[in-house]
Amino acid sequence: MSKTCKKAYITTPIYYVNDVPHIGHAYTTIIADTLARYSRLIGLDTMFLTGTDEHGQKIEEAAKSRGRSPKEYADEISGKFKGLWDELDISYDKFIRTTDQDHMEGVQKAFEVMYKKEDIYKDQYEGFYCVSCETFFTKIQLYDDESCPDCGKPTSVVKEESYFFKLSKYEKRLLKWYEEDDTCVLPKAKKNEVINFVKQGLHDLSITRTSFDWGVKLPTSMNDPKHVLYVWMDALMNYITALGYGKDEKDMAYWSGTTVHLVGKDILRFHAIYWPAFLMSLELPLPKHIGAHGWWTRNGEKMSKSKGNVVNPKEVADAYGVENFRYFLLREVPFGQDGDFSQKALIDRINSDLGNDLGNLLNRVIGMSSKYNDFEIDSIDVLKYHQKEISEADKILETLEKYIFALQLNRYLEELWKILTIANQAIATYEPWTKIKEGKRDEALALVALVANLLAKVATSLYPIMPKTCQSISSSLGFSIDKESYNEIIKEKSLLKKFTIKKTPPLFPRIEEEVLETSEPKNEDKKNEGIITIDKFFETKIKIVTILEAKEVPKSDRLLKLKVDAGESEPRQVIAGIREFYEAKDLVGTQACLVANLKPAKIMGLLSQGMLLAAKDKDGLCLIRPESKKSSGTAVG
Ligand code: ME8
Repeated sequence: MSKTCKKAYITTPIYYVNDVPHIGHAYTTIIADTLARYSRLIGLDTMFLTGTDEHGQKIEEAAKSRGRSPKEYADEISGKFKGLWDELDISYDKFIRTTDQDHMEGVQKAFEVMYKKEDIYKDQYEGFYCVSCETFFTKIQLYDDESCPDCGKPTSVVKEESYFFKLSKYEKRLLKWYEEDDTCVLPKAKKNEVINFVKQGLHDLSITRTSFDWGVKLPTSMNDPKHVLYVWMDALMNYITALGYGKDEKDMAYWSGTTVHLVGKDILRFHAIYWPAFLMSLELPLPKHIGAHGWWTRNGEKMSKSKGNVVNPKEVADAYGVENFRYFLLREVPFGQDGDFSQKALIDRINSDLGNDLGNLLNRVIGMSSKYNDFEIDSIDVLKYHQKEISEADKILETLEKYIFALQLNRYLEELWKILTIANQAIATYEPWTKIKEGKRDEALALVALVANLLAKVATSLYPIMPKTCQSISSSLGFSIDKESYNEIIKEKSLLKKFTIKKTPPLFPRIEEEVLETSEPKNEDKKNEGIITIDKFFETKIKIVTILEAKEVPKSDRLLKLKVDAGESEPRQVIAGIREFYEAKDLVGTQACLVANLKPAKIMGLLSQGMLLAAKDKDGLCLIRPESKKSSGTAVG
């Protein structure tokens, strides 16, 4: 997000109303809330959107199984999402529901624009559909028993008339976008997965269904009433219909600002491929960042209703405190990686980071200021005695914005905590109590003022993550956190002149034991055991390589030292245990498959930069090779 941008538009996915909210929903929404609060704090005109995705076969079936109408059911669950966001102090500006009349009209308008542009045509769809993922698949994408490669549930055969969007037409433009805009998809590893997917070739996308009813109808101008729009087309359009697309477009100005879509990694493909292609067709600007976060597990296990181990965010927030929970979620895992929720990890963070590091420091400022100067602190001598500490802290603060906008919130917090370390170390080094005894009162007071100033800077920067806690800290120090104070003490690096300290009860009382009852895993879902998602598979990068050189490794009967061309700037060295099965000279010029993102290892003192894929049975071993020659470096997958 560039600093010069006046407007920021932050979005969460709109959540399906087939079930109540869980920790995954809370996680995305808390990240988005942090970004929105930060954007407001630094003075951007910010619009923060969330909402619910209420159409489609999945919702229709969920409502039916409960004997309710889809709308009635959607009303109830949508209300639960709103309720949770209130509990978690989510500062959204707009809550969109795909059953809103304005949204539906906006989607129809978009369909018309794309149709007039001849980006939509009518044909016959034949393939498979997973209702749970609301995704189309071809047979080769499915497991042998025709279950869904993403969730493992059964798919159904779909054979119906359908309108198609010419996704293939946008393949090149998408690749160009990924190439030219370095941070359009974050983190980089996820972006590479998207690129690899697109490079395999895009098929046109079926965007209407005729076998059920619960969706947005085609515009009346199409005169084709049996079709409803594919739920993902309907849902993705929410990002512009919420700004009035096709109706009152004054809020569309946010779309031309800095748009950040936050999503889970499982729905990145829809956001980073389909959505920008739709936007290209609509001739609208593309989002600035699409950030894909990882998945939460519980005590190392995938969460599922059948296991009874789904983390209920409201329960956790009630038991441990909303803002402690917010802090934990953002601090615990690097953005993009999977994270594990356990009460132990949460308690450790609360007691250690929040209690020992942050809360204690405030208590010390309160204690020292009361003892030495009747709760009054003046910054007059801070720079005289503590220029070094102030400069170090300001240097850290300068780097913070970069982490927020790269969505590296855990790094942001890590850096911020270094300022707390500077403050704690300063107390240990300068021992204000000794200075008082030695009659150096001005030095002792300068130290207290240093710590109060550092704490003020930390509280202001931590505000987007823990707003109420930081307001408590700031009111105890005698200042308030807002755009102006952010500008003064963070941007302009000023010190607060005076503080009048107020006593405040401990912010993070120590937690001694787990508060929530843990539900033991029930009913293991045997079918999904050992099953991985496509994203998991793509974490392994396999490439076609050409063997340039092969030599025996001295003193080894097993190993060959290979030099392989993996399509990179330099060849790689690979140590392979295949000597019993291959003559070195026969390998030169042949091709094989290399696991290219394995951590390099030393084998008999020799560096091995990857592993060749091979299969071994009682008759021996063979390398896995492409059927016909492929360029070195070609991705396998
Ligand atoms: O996908 N950990 O909605 P949704 C982290 N309606 N995130 C998780 C998670 C977990 N264990 N489980 C789910 C949809 N999520 C669509 C979006 S947007 C135009 C339409 C995340 O309710 C998941 O990654 O199924 C996704 O980002 C979000 O929850 C919403 O999922």
